[in-house]
Amino acid sequence: DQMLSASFLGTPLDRAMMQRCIELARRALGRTAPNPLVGAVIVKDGQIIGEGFHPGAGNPHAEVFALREAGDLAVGATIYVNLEPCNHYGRTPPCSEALVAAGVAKVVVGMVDPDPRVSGGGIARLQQAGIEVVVGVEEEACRQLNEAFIHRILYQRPFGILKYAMTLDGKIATTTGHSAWITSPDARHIVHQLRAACDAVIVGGNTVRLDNPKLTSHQTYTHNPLRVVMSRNLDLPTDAYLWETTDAPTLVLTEANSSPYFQQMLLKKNVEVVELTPLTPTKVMEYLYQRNLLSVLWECGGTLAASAIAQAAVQKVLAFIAPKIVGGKTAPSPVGDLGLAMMTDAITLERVTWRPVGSDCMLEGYLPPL
Ligand code: AOF
Ligand code: ZN
Repeated sequence: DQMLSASFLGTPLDRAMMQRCIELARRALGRTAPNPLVGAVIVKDGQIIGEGFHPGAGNPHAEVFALREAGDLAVGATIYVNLEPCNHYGRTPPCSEALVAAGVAKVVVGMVDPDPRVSGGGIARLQQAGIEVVVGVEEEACRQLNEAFIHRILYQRPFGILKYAMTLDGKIATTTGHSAWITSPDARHIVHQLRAACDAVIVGGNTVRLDNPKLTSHQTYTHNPLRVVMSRNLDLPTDAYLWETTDAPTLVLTEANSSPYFQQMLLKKNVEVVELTPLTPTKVMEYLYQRNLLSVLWECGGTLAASAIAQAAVQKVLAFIAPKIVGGKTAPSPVGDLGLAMMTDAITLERVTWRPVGSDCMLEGYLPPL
């Protein structure tokens, strides 16, 4: 069986070292865009002699840091890396050549690089030089680690995550729009971590008016995402936490000819304003791709969430379900109108998992691929 053989590829040491690569790579979570998360470990005689990870675009690749640490000991050693070593001159020279020059005997790769500049070329170059190459150790975990990078390369769009918190009866606020707080502090802590791992957080004007959110990771030691507000007409409050840009940058996306006075006010507060017409999730994702983002978190209300789903700007859903009942015929729900009449038309998530978080349930799943 394919799945079984794949998950048991490599020795227990191989798999443990690949997991270590993933752990190292994650140290740069949220800071590598548009580059992947990559970690590398060099092993000789069962000992780790060098480790490294890619800190972000423009910096050397993971393999280079690991090779530096190993020095001359790298001769005849095995290097583990969760992504195929590159074979191109990009912002940095090819790692394949660095590995050949260092004299490593074996390269264990987690997954083939989907980047067309590399894709298989790095592996071929290593084999040409007589280096033994093993591909696919802990491949599932490696793919999960770089799911945003893979999506970005395959579809030329950032990876979209829709996150929401709702009551057990499916409401994201009361009939008056009050929503603080639906979930427990544990769930909110996970949301802060999620923000630190993403490159942008998107909301609509309604969320700014009703919730006045900060959308930061609340963890000053890590990274804050670019906070994006979509508003066609700039019918927004003049005072909002999002206009305070000392902790994190804010970008307001609007349509051409929306209130020049309000735009001026935002610019004075160091809020960036960009006009995209028509202002749709598709246009926004196109634009954020060009801005080199890997992942965006939709933290919007139901109306915007529905168009984001309809326009394939969402790949993954993360829902927190609180054991609370608030009722209300007109209380809003997480996803607005999708125009579906039959239950058989429902969008069915794949690879669904759930677990308790504090007193809430966290459910995660993927939308069927485009
Ligand atoms: C990384 N870090 O550790 C590895 C990468 O523009 P460059 O030169 O930094 O090249 C980026 C590409 O290099 C990236 O898309 C991926 O295909 C390959 N491998 N990238 O940023 C790394 N090993
Ligand atoms: Zn490289």
